[in-house]
Amino acid sequence: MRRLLLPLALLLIALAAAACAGSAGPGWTYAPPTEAPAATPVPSGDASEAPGSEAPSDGAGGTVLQLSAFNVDWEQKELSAPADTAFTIHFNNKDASVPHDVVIKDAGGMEMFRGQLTTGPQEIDYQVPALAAGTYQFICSVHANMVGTLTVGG
Ligand SMILES: [Cu+2]
Repeated sequence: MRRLLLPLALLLIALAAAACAGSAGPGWTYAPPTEAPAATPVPSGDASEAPGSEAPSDGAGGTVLQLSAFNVDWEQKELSAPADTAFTIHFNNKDASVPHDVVIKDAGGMEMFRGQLTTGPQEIDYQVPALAAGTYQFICSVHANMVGTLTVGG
C-alpha cells in the first residue's frame, strides 16, 4: 500500500503546482534547487601574473639555451650565448627512438663540446664550458643534416 502512496502524493503535488502555476507552461517541471555558489573558487594563479619567464635567466643557474630536435632536424637553427661564460643547453629530443646529441665546433672545425647521445623522447641539460666570442656550429654527430649556428658574445 505504501508503495502507492508516494507516487500518488507526488502526483497530487504536481497537480497542485500545475494549478498554482496556471498558464505558466505545459506540464510541471521539477526545478532542482539552484546550486548556490557555495565555495568561492580559489583564484588560480592566472590573474595577470607574469607568464612563465621566457627570458634567459641570469640567476644562479646562468644562461639556459633551449634547443630541440624534431623530425631529425633542429627546431632552432641559431642560438646565442654569452662569451667566456659557461652555460646550459636544455636539449629536448622529441624524436621517439631516434638518438641525437649536440656537438659544438669552432670556426676551424675544432670540437669544443660534445654532449652525450640522447634517445627521444627525452630532455637533458648539457653543461657547456665557457667559449670565447665567435661563431660556432652546433651539430648532431648522428645526422649530418643537423647543423645550426651558435653565436657567442657580440
Ligand atoms: Cu641527430
